[in-house]
Amino acid sequence: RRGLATVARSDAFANLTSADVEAFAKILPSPSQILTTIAPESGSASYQPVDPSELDTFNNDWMNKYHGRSQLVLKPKTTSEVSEIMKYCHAKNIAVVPQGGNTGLVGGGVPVFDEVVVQLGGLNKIRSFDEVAGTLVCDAGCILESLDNHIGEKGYMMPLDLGAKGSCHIGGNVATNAGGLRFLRYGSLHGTVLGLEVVLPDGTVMDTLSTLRKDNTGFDLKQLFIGSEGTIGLITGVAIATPRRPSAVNVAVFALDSYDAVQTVFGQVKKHCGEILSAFEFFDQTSFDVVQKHATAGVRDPFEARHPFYVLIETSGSNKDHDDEKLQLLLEHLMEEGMIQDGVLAQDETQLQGLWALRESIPEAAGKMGKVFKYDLSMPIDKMYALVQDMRTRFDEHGVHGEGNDVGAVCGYGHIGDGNLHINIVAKSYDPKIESIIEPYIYEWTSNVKGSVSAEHGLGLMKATKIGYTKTPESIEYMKKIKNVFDPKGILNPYKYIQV
Ligand code: FAD
Ligand code: 2HG
Ligand code: ZN
Repeated sequence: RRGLATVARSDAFANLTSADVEAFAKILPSPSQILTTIAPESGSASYQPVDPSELDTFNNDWMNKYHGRSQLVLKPKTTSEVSEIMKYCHAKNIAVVPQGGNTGLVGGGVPVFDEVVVQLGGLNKIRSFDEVAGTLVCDAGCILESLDNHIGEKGYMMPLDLGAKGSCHIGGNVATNAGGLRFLRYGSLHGTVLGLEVVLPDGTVMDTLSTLRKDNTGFDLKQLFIGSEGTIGLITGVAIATPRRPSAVNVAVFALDSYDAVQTVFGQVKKHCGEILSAFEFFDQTSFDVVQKHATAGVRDPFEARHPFYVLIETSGSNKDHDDEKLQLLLEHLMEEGMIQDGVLAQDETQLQGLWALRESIPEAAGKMGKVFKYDLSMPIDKMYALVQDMRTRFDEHGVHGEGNDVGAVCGYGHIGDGNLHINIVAKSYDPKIESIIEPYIYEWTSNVKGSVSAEHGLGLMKATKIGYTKTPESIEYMKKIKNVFDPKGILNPYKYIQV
């Protein structure tokens, strides 16, 4: 089992029986809310088992890298159903994995062994939207894109956006403290989330679902759940501040000949367009090539030649003519100064989407090319690309690098404006030998430049034992104490995050 050589199923957790499933069938009114492979006792008619393949989507992650073998998926539709489930699991020592849209990239949302999956997609109602303040209150299982469309009709938008928006849940976003493509402008969910409703491991409902912007009465407990990756509570409701939807959005992609130029252009863009800048992303030629070869049809190369680096700039403002002019002047200035080799500005919505697709399709295209070892790192911007190059050199030295070889591509890209590098190493398989060339080297490298081994995807199963590369022993000790306060039995998302 990947990454789990030293982890065994804990005997502290109960083995599920048909009596447990019978108990859940009393909590959840519809038979469609229970998927189980556990056969009922003969004569019992309260539930029907399903074919094991029906649990596949819940047991396997988006990358098909992490595989659990849960026998039971529960699909509650209300907070009180979640609470009743947890009361029962707590009393019986049943281990539980909260699952949202299952788009997580660190194996946090799938079971490791036979934990019960509590899938929150049935909690999908918008509770309220305040059109003056822009505050949205909704169930945690709402899909991010649906929320964005809903409030878009009222002139607002969600403060976060990611490639997985069509499947991920707002609850999953909060649980992972997802960053994404709008972080540069609208900041972290630690700032935009105003309140949460959370079911604790013993079934207690903790209601901090306030819509107040300012509230300095005591510890801000909701912050503990933002980024807690389902280890101390199941998020059932979210209150979030949403910004006005900008009336003018412009996108440009520039081609550059060096990573130094990427940094220089970032400085120039902030200088000339800082007040309207909403995204500054970069990707290297390898990422670009992978997209051109493997992405779903429709991703077109807008340039005449290939270039070592590309940056995507998005501006969001309220005056199209003003923003158009600014970007055009910026493009001319950068070309004249020789800071960029080429550049395109989107002329309409289709072109805008096409340019974004060059960047957003990288994870999907890499996944089509092969099995992807993903690293999601924070570090000083000037250090970032040296790591990508060092990784390539390492694979070269081991004689495994190059098209058709074990490691077909090493892609460097990311949210450069946030100091967040993504490295996608595309291999033929999730071969432990390849992993041993990457790790712990990549974590040590990151730690040496005082970076973080997870900028935005979280720790999950992949990095449950890697937190020490970024956090001090004292911090880890207090995190474990916090886990113990909420979940002394350790039933919520065991084996992940910080191993207690
Ligand atoms: P899941 O994958 O189901 O779960 C993720 C974790 O949260 C698990 O530990 C799970 O136990 C927990 N969890 C889920 N729901 C709840 C809940 N209601 N209560 C408590 N715990 C819960 N991430 C970024 O930060 N930035 C990006 O730009 C980005 N882009 C992505 C692009 C693609 C194509 C993909 C596949 C993923 C991307 N991600 C990105 C990863 C990101 O973590 C997820 O997409 C998203 O935030 C997870 O939401 P989810 O509902 O799918 O959660
Ligand atoms: C992105 O920025 C996501 O596209 C996914 O965070 C990154 O797949 C990855 O490694
Ligand atoms: Zn990202």
